Amino acid sequence: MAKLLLNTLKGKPSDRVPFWFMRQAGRYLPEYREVRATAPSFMDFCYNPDKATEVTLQPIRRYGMDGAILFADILVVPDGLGQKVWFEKGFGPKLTPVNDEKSFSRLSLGGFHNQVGNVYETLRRLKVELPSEVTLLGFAGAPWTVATYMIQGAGSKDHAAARQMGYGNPELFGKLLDMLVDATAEYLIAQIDAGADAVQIFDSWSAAIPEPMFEAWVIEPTRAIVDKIRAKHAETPIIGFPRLAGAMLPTFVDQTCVSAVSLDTGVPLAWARENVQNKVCVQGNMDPHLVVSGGKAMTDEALRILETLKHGSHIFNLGHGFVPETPPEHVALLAETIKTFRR
Ligand code: 1CP
Repeated sequence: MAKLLLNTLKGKPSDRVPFWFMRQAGRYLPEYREVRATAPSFMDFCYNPDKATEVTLQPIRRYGMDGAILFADILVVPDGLGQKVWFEKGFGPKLTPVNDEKSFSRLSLGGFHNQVGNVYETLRRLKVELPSEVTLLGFAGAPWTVATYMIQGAGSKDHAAARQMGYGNPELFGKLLDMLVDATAEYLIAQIDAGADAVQIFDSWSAAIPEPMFEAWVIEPTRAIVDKIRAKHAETPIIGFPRLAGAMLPTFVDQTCVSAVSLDTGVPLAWARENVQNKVCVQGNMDPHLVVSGGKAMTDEALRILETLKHGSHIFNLGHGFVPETPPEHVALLAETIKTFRR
């Protein structure tokens, strides 16, 4: 059977709008929590092909999304480069910070594929196990977003450590971004070799960056990754997600040459239609918190999004990932609403 999501990414029109949801595998699903409880740590979970394959398939079985996103995390890349990464319960990710020449010199691409190889194995299994009409999505974090964790040594609100290194030590910061470009491109190419039909690059923290830095820290590294992927896999669609990039979105699309762009919840849709969807396929952009409350407010909003974007290329998604308190039955109603809509 034809893959509706992949066809949409390649520009083919359709009556039904394909959909998937960011964080569709996750703590809101009881069957996910069950598997999660059997893994000794979150990183072990990401590197366990049995468990990662299972939780990738869980939401597809329940809701029949058109896309399945590989279960892993953006912090697999620093781990593959030799940085220590772990998740603390109730806190989130922790890393030994890379904040000077000495800590940077410990990173290397040498052992990368060996360290992250089980992720490719997960994709090979998914390729076999997924229904043929479901598009398999690989992903990675964008260099800027991954660097915010690597430099800070944790998640952070304003990404102070990364910004301050970018301004104060541009040489070291540039070397780190260059290494992330190389690692991320190799990682995504290997994901495509292993069976990913398309890939998404998450730049979750690309908000409120001054224009020249947005070009240097967000656009240029993403463009370099796109070029490297296209040199090997010219036909594989690449979805960009410069979250909260606001008025920089059209520039991002023009200069990175991504095949599609994911819109965060705050992007006005009439503006997106005129300035972004006229260039590429758009994905988005329902508020994940509206799926927590559910009901008619949720289905009305889904229909508004579908109606507003129906004359161009659109993949229904959230503006950011599901939150753990999302009731699974609200997701079922949302999926039904999208599946029964016709342009
Ligand atoms: O308790 C748990 O099970 C951990 C929660 C969790 C999950 C389900 C984390 C920790 N990562 C993931 C999986 C994950 N992460 C996926 C695959 C599943 C899917 O989408 O269905 C993907 C694509 C990601 C990507 C990811 N990880 C991003 C980019 C997307 C986004 O949400 O903006 C980011 C920023 C991360 C870092 C991360 N991983 C986990 C946490 C708690 C965090 C965020 C920490 C912070 O707020 O800074």
